[in-house]
Amino acid sequence: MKWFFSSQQRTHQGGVEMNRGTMVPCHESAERCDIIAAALQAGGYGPPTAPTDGGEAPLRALHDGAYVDFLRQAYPDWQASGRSGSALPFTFVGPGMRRDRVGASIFARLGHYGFDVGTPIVEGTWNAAYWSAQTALSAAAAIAQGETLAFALCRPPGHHAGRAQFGGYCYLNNAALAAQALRHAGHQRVAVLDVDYHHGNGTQELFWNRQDVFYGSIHADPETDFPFFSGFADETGEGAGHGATLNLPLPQGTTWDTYQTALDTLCQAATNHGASAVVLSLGVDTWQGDPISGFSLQTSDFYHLGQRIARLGCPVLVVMEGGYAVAEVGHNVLKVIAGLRG
Ligand code: OKP
Ligand code: ZN
Repeated sequence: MKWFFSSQQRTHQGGVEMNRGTMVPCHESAERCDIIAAALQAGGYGPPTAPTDGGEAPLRALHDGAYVDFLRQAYPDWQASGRSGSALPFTFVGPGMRRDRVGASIFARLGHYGFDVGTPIVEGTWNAAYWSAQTALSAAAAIAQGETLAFALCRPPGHHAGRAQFGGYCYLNNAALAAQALRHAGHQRVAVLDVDYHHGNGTQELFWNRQDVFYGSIHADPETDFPFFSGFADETGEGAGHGATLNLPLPQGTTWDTYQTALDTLCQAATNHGASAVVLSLGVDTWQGDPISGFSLQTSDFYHLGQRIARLGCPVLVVMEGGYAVAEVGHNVLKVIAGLRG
């Protein structure tokens, strides 16, 4: 199995985030990818393949161009305004306010493009997010060239990032970029299967009106968990995309018993859609000890998760999303990969 990673992805070092009203150290640390990389090497998967630089064109084909420009310039603009530390939004666009005004002030643009106060932009954020996206795109290219399984060690994650929106530790939508690359490579129908604990609102938004890319997700009920305003079961896509979005929210405390039934439903829907390639948006924050999540999957359950995805019989591109129990993320990811290899 080829796996992709660039040490450039370490340059985002977030500092602090607001979590349920208090400032806490960022859960999304560079240590996460170090531990997964070490586990892969110790597991015999060899050294990573470095992503190639595909430039900004693929990013701008999916994300809003002005948003990409904002991400690249946000930290220099923050510094030019006399600030240091983490750039975070603090004023958002409410109903009746001017959604059409991007704003010239860095504070206005942070509020325009950001949807939470937990996703800091620091000096190395653009560089890390850029290379995280290139990692996903290079892994997609490997699948396009005939690999049946590839692993993109993306970090920062991507599934909360929308066409012109950052949040939930995400800036560029790595999984969506990979799915789009697979479409360009000739796969007529692609399924993004999102098994992160949190709903991937960004991926859902990007494919909401499209029939060619199915988006299906199993996640914590937004009644109790982030992102709170997205991921309800009645969100099924619109227009040509009607029926090509599937949300399977589950309660906190969910164990494998319940989870596997939802996973069957998710996989059956991907088959019904006619997908010839799968992007697995993989979060292992469904593990029972995750510090910010509330499901109760065991390490051994991740093997069965991988096995079920493999039974789809499609090439699978794994794109890393969440998982914050740093000591355990490596083991849990390796179990998924072992299950995928059967
Ligand atoms: C990202 B991924 C903000 C409080 C909410 C956001 C969780 C983002 C999870 N500090 N936390 O889906 O694993
Ligand atoms: Zn998550």
